[in-house]
Amino acid sequence: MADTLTLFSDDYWISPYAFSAFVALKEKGVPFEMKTVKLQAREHLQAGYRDASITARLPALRHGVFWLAESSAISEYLEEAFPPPRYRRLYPADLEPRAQARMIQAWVRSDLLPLREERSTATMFYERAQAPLTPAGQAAADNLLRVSNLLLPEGKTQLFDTWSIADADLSFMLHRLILNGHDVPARIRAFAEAQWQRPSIQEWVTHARPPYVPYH
Ligand SMILES: N[C@@H](CCC(=O)N[C@@H](CS)C(=O)NCC(=O)O)C(=O)O
Repeated sequence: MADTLTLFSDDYWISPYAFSAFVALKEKGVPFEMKTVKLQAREHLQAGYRDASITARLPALRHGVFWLAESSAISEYLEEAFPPPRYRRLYPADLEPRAQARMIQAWVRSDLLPLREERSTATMFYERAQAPLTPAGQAAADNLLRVSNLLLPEGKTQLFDTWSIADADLSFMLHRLILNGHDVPARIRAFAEAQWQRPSIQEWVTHARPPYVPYH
């Protein structure tokens, strides 16, 4: 079927999950349309999007008549729907690094909550954070750096032999610290900043954004 792809994303372009799905689509090189949904206006809870997306969260991917939410499910789906070698791979080919890439994706989505709150993505793309990290935020930042140090191969700016979507996700998390002026060891900073320059990532980072009105 001539299935078109549509990614439903937040209108401020600050969702780390929409970021990941966007980068995955760009890396696959498949044409897709972006549709933004205003969280602040609770558009995601209106019956049309809510029921089509199933979870009523962002991002969601529409492929033809098929809908899928949850960003890591989206990148895994894209890998299978547009498989390598015809399309660029999003996950390492070998079992163990592929499992670790999935581990990193799950971890950055489920852990580090104080850091995600105190260095929200709005502080990456709009106003920088003003308050210092709380002890809980600092502990999360320390843990992020400890895990990054363990995972990153010496002298490399990539987690595995081939680029993976986990590189983008981990770099995004580290940029909560980097963009807010926190000390990040040179080796880890070099990784995060090299990833940040990737064209698929820069397309997201430099995309036009409307003025930010705080919500939650
Ligand atoms: N685990 C989900 C998280 C998605 C998520 O939390 N999305 C936020 C926007 S960044 C959202 O939809 N918030 C509105 C809500 O939960 O009602 C994923 O990876 O896609």
